[in-house]
Amino acid sequence: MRRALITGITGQDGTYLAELLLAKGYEVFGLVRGQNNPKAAYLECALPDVRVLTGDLLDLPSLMRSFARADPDEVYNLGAISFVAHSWENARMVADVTGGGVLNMLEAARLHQERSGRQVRFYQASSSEMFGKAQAVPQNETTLLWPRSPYGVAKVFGHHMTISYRETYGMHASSGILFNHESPRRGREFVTRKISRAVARIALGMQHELVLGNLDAMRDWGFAGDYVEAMHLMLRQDLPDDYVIATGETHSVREFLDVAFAQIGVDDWSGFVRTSARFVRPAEVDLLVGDWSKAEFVLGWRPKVGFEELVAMMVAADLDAEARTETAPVPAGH
Ligand code: NDP
Ligand code: GDR
Repeated sequence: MRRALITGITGQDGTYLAELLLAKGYEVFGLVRGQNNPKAAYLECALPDVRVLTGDLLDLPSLMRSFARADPDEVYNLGAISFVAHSWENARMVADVTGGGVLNMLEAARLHQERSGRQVRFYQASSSEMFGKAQAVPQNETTLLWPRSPYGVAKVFGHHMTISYRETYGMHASSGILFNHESPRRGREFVTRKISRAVARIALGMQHELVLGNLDAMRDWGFAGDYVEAMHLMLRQDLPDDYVIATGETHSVREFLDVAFAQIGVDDWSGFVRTSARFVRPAEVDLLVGDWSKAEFVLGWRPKVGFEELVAMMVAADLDAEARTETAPVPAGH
């Protein structure tokens, strides 16, 4: 039985990946941080077969202990402070966790390999945010990295550190350069979920207004369930490498609003949506669209869920969830 260790298991991707690996017969260990982390209880209910380990990406001894306990064949480093907008106000913390945490994980993996004499295959959750002020359209594995946020800079550090450990120590370390991927499990602070939840609440009369930032930003949005399959495929290759994972289609926030409001029969959403400088970023990433041809050629991976299906899935899930919650007004912008 193969063993996998996942950091960030309480996040969107962590739960989908754990489900995938459990279904494939893996023994799955998940790193959960903090005393009394409320998400640990949720994890125990949702994924009772996951073996929970406590630790923090900032705490190398806790990571080394986790490697000793799990003795993993495969490690998926999904843990990060992942909300880009938050990263300007918390740049030091984001640099330490999202960037420095990768180094801690790589070092813990290397030391564990040395001690156990067994190979550890390592996956790093790199991001399209690294392309930032994109120097080519579409972006592929060789496009120049030009990050625009402290989060993007931290991800570039983690990305290059992963390549460095691969080249220096011969580690089986791969980076997935994943473009935005969403699902009903997406955090409420991200624009897709903020919209799908607001649309559901507007349909149910629980909310009357949605306040957003830049509606012209263009993103390549895919489905998280498809993307975790690519992570696993990368670690099943004989050789480690870096892969762009995307759909190859790009849409604006405005188009996301069109499709989301259409789910509740609203063609003109202008009366429900207003913009505020509060949600506009100090530096924006204007256009992301990924070229995933290498992943298709080498991994045999392709995205299954398209844009409209993804938006419809998210709105339907929020309609269902909100209908079951108590009616409570939310402040504009949330
Ligand atoms: P989430 O924000 O949903 O999850 C982040 C996870 O990291 C949570 O489990 C969180 O734990 C954990 N974490 C945060 N800080 C620490 C820490 N100090 N030590 C240990 N764990 C920590 O992210 P996603 O699931 O969406 O993304 C997974 C990874 O992929 C992230 O690294 C993200 O940056 C990257 N990525 C995501 C993309 C996307 O579109 N979703 C695209 C490209 C890359 P807790 O629950 O306790 O806060
Ligand atoms: P992103 O996702 O920054 O691409 O990072 P997010 O959904 O936060 O923003 C996407 C785009 O929407 C614009 N936008 C808003 N965004 C938010 N959150 N809230 C708003 O009100 C709003 N209005 C407009 C943003 O300006 C932006 O252009 C995600 C994260 O998952 C990262 O961890 C990951 O690395 C990248 O995707 C790829």
